[in-house]
Amino acid sequence: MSRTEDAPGSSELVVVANRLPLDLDEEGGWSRSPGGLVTALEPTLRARGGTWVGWPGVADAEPAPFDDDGMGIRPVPITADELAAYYEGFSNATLWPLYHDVVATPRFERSWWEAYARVNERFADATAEAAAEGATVWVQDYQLQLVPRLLRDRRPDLRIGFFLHIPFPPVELFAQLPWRRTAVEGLLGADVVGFQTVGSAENFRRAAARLTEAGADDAAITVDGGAGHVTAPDGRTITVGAHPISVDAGDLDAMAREDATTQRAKALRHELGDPRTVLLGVDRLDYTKGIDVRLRAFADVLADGRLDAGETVLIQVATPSRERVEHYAEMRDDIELTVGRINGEHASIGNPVIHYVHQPVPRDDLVSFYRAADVMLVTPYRDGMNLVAKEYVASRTDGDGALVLSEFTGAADELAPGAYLVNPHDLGAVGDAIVEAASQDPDEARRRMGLLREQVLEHDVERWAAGFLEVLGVGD
Ligand code: ADQ
Repeated sequence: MSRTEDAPGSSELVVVANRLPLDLDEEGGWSRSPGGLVTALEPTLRARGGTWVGWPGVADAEPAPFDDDGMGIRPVPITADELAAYYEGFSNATLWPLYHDVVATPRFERSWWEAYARVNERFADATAEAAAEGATVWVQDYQLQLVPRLLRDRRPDLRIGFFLHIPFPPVELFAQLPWRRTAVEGLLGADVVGFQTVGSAENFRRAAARLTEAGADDAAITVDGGAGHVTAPDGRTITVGAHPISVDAGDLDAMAREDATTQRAKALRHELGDPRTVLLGVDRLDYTKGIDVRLRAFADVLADGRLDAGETVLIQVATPSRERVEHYAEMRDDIELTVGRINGEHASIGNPVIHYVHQPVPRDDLVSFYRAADVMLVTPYRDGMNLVAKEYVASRTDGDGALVLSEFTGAADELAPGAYLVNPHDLGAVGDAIVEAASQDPDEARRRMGLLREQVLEHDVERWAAGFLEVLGVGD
């Protein structure tokens, strides 16, 4: 495409993500899908007359672009076949397990890769049309890893950033990917590539030096601005940094303080039979989240009498997720079997020890759950960040509660001082941490939660977005 034939679009700032911040329904109406990313980016986009490029959430739909209160919405259509190959296939059955330390075996299918490349081209085309001359573009996540390169080919005038929400694995694992070189070169099309942790950023810098013609420095990468640099064969310098994402901490704190939330939290504990200890897990139902680990560790401490089944209740909320991907259906069966077995062994009639909810929960209810829980269990085998850990902390307005946190989450890098850190592969250690957290004395609870809240309330999602955009050259 030549710049003289095609006039550039009008947006100075473009966010590109697999999903739009609005969901199309089957009748053609739109509803909001408010995640942390949307909350953090919408105000900035509106202030700059920016555009969001993404899939509207319904296969084969081709809605026209429109203006949503000062923010451009530019839908990218995806067919049902492409969704199966690009999204369920390459994104979620190849990259997702590969990037999460191969906790499930990734599948490598050429046809999925081809669909992934084709859909990435379509996102790059839509973005190239939306962006004004010299505009800034921020591409999100593993579904769109080729977009930075494809976009630079179309629009060398743009400033391009990319943020990976999931881990970037060690090159020894990443190298399994048959299309590894193109995948890394895709990201090297950006000016700034951001990761959740220092470890992921370092892994990427090494992969770039090892698998492509690029050169890499050995500057210290830090969460407070220390960046690494990769020099592409075309001479451009790519900044590689760690930008841990966070939650809308102030909003959660305010919601947690509302009377209605306090009342709901009390009512919930009452409905559970006013147990001494309420434990909570909240996850997308995903094999990386270690739901099985915490269930088994919980069963062990009930079995050996360290926690009393008559006084302890575990609520596990698991949002249905990616149900058409093979590993997910199997895992759901396993987890539901385990819940049934533990209740069969330890519950009495009318008093389950585990309450299992396989549904999305409205946000205000979720905050009441966080307020009601004495101990939050976050035990992934591997997780880019884990927002649930931070949401729990932001909701603990009483200043107590306890967080059992896997050391393999990005969140552990920031929350280690106040959390009960565990290795999720060490079932005994997870059991010990659950018992310790459930029986901590009030002073220790306050000390630890104080440290956690200081970190999370200060480092919220707005600060994350502003920090990344600043490196990209977008000031306030
Ligand atoms: P996810 O893997 O989806 O995100 P996470 O960070 O925990 O994981 O975010 C899940 C979100 O869904 C949270 O906001 C949580 O409140 C919400 N949620 C979970 N279960 C729910 C339920 N039953 N009902 C309603 N809401 C529910 C990916 C990466 C993470 C990274 C984020 C953001 O895998 O590591 O933290 O992106 O970058």
